[in-house]
Amino acid sequence: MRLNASVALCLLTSAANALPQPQQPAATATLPSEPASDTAAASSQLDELSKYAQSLANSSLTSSKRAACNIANVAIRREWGSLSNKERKAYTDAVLCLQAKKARYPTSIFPGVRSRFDDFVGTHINQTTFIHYTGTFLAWHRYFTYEYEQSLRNECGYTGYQPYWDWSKTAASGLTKSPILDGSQFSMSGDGEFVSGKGNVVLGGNGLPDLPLPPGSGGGCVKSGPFKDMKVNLGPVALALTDGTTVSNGDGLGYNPRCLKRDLTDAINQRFANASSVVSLILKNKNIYDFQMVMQGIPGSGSIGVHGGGHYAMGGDPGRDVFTSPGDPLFYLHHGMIDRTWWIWQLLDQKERTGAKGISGTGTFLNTPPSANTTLETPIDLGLAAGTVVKMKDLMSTTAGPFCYIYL
Ligand SMILES: [Cu+2]
Repeated sequence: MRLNASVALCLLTSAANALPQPQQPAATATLPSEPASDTAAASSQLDELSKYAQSLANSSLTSSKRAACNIANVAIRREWGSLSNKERKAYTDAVLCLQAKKARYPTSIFPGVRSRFDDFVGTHINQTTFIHYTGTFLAWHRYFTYEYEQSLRNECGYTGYQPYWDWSKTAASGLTKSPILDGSQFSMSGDGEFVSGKGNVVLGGNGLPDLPLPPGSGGGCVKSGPFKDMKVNLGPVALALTDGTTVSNGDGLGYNPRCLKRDLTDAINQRFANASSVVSLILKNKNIYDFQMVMQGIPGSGSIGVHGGGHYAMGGDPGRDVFTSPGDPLFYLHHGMIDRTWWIWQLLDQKERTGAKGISGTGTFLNTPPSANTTLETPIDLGLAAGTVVKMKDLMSTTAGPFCYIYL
């Protein structure tokens, strides 16, 4: 087949970017306004919302190569299942590389840190109470995930971008039947070894009503796939167990090597992070306060939100420990989807939601103890793990600040 030059160029450009063409403003008219309760219908709504966000992001990007972020250089983050086996393997190889690389943190600061991968885990443990249920939650995790992606690329030769875990897909397929978690060599490893006689995990405490969550289909060490021999070195700090108790190893920064455990729990994925949960989160919450609270689960409401839904659907250790959760490499695919969900929501009202009105909250967990409001000027610091100290305003857009990426 022969192609003329302009067709060939056009094909090349579209293959490189795989971006939908900018749509006319009429696209808004077809956007769903009410979340469908039927998950198949909600799933197509999520597709529509995602395509709309892509078209807006695409039309806001210039084709001028002089702009720092333009159509030609924008990074595209993709869903795990849409990657080829080769791309999946390149990603997990890079994660294994980070786990084999020397830490930047000296053991005088984080005694248990043994690798570059652990630098990120230690940083998250250290800042946990200042980055969840705070004004910085979404932006902090956006930056954290971005810097992790950059480390994979710059320190481990990875040439792709951060993939994400679309929970709505695994809610429909079942976790162990999904390409992310089927335990094959091209997955993020799968379930843990089956442990019998497990009871519920019980969340709540601190005066809140108990929230029992069912155990999953594994519970023991991950037995196959790229991370079957992985060591979790840090934590736990507040690990919820399947006998209703919680266990900790002090501040979690000591050296405590153990296997990676998972307890994949379809019931949690399906209850808190199905397609309807995602679409409803995006469409029903019009301000950032509601959006981020519903996403994390309003304490005492009986919901753990899509954020908790993903974390507790992984289960295991460190999956069920808010502090140490980045110790499971799946964390970054989960937070890729958290970021994608925020990105879609932001693009529905870009001006408002990427500016000062797109921030709500303070610098402490549910403002306890009370602290100053988070603003566009609030600094975000990942310590020695990665990056420079940036401000909230640098993190509000994935294309207008130092970032240059979108989601497909
Ligand atoms: Cu976190």
